Amino acid sequence: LNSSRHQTEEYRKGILEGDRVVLAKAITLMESTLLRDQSQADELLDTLISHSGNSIRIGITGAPGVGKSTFIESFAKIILDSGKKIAVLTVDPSSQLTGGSILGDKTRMENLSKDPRAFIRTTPAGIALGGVATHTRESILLCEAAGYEVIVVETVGTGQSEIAIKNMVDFFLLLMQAGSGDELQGIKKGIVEMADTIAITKADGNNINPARATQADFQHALHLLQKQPSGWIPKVVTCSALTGTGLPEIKNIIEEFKKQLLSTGYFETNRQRQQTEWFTAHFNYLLSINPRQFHEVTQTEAKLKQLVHANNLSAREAARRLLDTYHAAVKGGEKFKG
Ligand SMILES: Nc1nc2c(ncn2[C@@H]2O[C@H](COP(=O)(O)OP(=O)(O)O)[C@@H](O)[C@H]2O)c(=O)[nH]1
Ligand SMILES: [Mg+2]
Repeated sequence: LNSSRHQTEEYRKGILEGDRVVLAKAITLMESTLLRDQSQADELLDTLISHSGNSIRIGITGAPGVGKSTFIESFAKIILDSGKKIAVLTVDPSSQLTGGSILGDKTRMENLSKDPRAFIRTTPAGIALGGVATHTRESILLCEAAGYEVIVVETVGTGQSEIAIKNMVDFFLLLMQAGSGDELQGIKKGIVEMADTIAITKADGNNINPARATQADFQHALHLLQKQPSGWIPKVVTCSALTGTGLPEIKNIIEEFKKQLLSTGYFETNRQRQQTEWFTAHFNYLLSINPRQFHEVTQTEAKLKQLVHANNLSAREAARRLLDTYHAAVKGGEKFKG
């Protein structure tokens, strides 16, 4: 236990010093399925919570191939030029299956990953215990504690992870490209309604006019939608990650968004709501861990059954002992069977 305390303190120190290697290791700790690691993760997060929050959290979604990674790399340059540190967390529901998209992202963000003021992390969603993007919240807090002032969470717009991401960011950006017409390029309609801004990207070369036409379509569509609970009126813009056109405007929109929501108090309210939702979700997750996933529990259960069967132990006492075994397994760090 003492060495684990010591290790937690090392993590804490490294993160607060902005050490990217320690930060990456701490995120790996969060993702560990060992319960021992999970209690250490709990401890670490708890010591860092007071150092988190000083950032703008931006969710970026859009269909595969729409240009999210390219956009983020160009956008990150603007952020870095403005003197801020940026962390990019990619949630990739497909990466475990194909392995290809991680490679693609890495290649495209190669320049960015070399910059010491940037931190890039791809989480294959398949490894998460409690569903897509389970550990993204933890990663956001750790990055904030490490001094990253802009946090970008990239997710593929296939419908699995957007709602989860929307519930952990301040600002939600949807990327689309020209030629969508009425059908939404495989994007669920609800996602359009969640967007704080829609950017029609790849607005360069011959694509400028089609992009503007799509912009007008979306402006019209959004006009028909209800105002957001935040009071913010969603914007529709065009941009190009290749030429950089429109990117400073998007940065301005995000700043304006934050300013407006800070002034109404919605910014804080929203974050508080997200925190309590996380609390409830994690409690439900802990309750959902099947006790029989632990070897120790199933083994003890078999032994206790024999005692009960032979009338050597009361059924009530056996049940209580089995519960104790379960609690000990949770605390002691036994690995799940599965
Ligand atoms: N012309 C043009 N092509 C782009 C732009 N952004 C991305 N692309 C191209 O679109 C393809 C998919 O981009 P990528 O960033 O990997 O998309 P993601 O799957 O959404 O992350 C790549 O071949 C990019 O070079 C842009 O602004 N203009
Ligand atoms: Mg990508």
